[in-house]
Order: sequence, then C-alpha cells, then structure tokens
Amino acid sequence: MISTDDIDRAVAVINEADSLALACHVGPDGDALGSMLALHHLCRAHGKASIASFPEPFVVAPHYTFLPGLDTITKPADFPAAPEVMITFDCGSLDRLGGLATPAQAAGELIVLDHHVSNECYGSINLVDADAAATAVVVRHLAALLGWPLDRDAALCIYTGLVTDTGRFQYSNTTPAVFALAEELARFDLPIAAMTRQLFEEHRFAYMQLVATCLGRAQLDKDLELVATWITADDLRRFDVEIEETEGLIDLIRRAAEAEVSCILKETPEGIRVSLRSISRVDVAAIAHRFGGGGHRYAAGFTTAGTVESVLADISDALREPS
Ligand SMILES: [Mn+2]
Repeated sequence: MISTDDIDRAVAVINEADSLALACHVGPDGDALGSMLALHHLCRAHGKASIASFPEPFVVAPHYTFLPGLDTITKPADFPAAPEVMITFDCGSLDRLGGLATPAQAAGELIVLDHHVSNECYGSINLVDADAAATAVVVRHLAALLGWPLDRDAALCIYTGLVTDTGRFQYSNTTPAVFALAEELARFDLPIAAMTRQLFEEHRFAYMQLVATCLGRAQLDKDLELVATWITADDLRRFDVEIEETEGLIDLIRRAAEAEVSCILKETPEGIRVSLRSISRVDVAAIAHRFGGGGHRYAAGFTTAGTVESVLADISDALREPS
C-alpha cells in the first residue's frame, strides 16, 4: 500500500523539479527498463528535463533492444553526482543500484518506485505497492496522478514491464486490473507479436547450445523437490554468450514437474549470482534474504561469494531448515 501522503509529496516534488534523474536496478529486466523509459518518455512529452541510466555493466539484454528510448539513456559515469530529484525503478535496495547508490544518497529527494515486497523503502518518498503486478503498473498510476496522458512509446514500455513481470499474463499476479491495463496499452497499436517473439522466444543458436549443456548437467533432488543447474564463466566463453542473454533460462528449468523450487547459479565477476523460483509452498524471497538478496515469494535472487558447489549446498541446507 502506498500512503496518500507519499503520493501527494511525489506529485508535488516532480511538478516542482527542474529535472529528474531516473535509474533502475543492475542487470535491468523488462520491468526495470520499461518503467524507467516510460517515465523518461513522459518527461520529454511534458517538458520536464530528465536523464536515465542504470549501473555497470552498462549492457541491455538482447530481449529488450526494441524498447524506444534506449538511445537516449546515459552511461552511469555521466549521471549527476547529486541530483535534485532522483527516482529509482523496480529496485528493492540501495545496493541493487551499484555505482548509482552514491548519487541516490546525495539526491535532494529520492523517490523509490517499486513493487517488491522486500523493498527497504530507502527513499525520502516511497511509492512501493507490493500488490502491483509490476513496477510499470505504479508508473501508470503516477502518470495519471501527474495528469500526463500516455503516448505510444510510454505505452510500449509499460506493456513490456507488465508482460514480462506477469510471465505473459500467466503468473498468479495476473489480475483483472492487469488485463484492464493491458487493454488500455494495446489500444496504442503496439506490435504485440513482434515484441513477444523478441521478449520470450528468440535466441541465437549459440545460446540454444549453451542451454543444452545446462539442461544436460541439471540436478534434481527429489527429497528437496529442487532442480538446479549452473552457468560458468567458461561456458559463456566457450559458447560466446553474454550473461545478459541467459536471463530467461530459469523459466525453462522451472518447468520440471518434480520441482517445487528451481535454481540457476551463474559465475559472475561479482560472485555467484543465483535465481530462485518456487511454485507454491516455499517462499524463495525469504531464502534469498538470508543470503543478502530479495525479491518476491515465487521469484527471488541474490549474489554471494563462493563456488557453484558451495552455494548450491548452502541453498539445499536452507531448504532443509523449517522456515
Ligand atoms: Mn518488477
């Protein structure tokens, strides 16, 4: 729930600001990029100066390259050090902002716009709605309060957040309100089929061969109802695949009928990056939280030191303990 006080202050702060500095979380997904770019478009359409960025590594995953406005975003090195007003999107904690956490802490006002239940409400104004299917839903709401009608570019960006965070309108967060918003957005003559193919279906052949390797080595722990696999730095080199390309792999692993929990571990320069999904019984956000991460009940993640073997053993131990 967002307090009316926070909403009123956010609208006043945005109206009064000369410019807005927008940022989303590291390794941005469709909701993070879509939400940020939607407000970036609306700022431009309504004469509000804005700058938009996300932390290093400054790489957009290939699924999202169709998003309008990507050519207008700014490298994190060129982000203002102490913005007058900064807004973060889909970002549950300061550390998910990487190098942009410093400007966030120096900002005159920090508006946190999100839907993660684990959000640490680190802003001076927190627009965090854990019932919203996507951060993009909160952006739509804010635009209405600002009296900023959507345009096609903003609608396309918001739709991207909505369709990715609901898993193509299939996850349990797919409510009547989600379909109502999708209907509003689809009226902007969006290229639904082309977007769907790029977001969910299209991959380079090299990636499909990496997937074959990952599926081949996947492990099923029948007692824990856990299916797990991993991607090493050597795999990425061998198949010439960027780590951003592997974002959707968890959605393949989680199809295993025997698994309540599914897990992918990826070797990154920052440590082992873990994605967790569950079907019903297990709260993976609680598990991710133990390792310094966060997320949603059925989708969460964290990055930690260790090896694939040691981190997978730690996750198995956490699943064994009654929560
Ligand atoms: Mn999201």
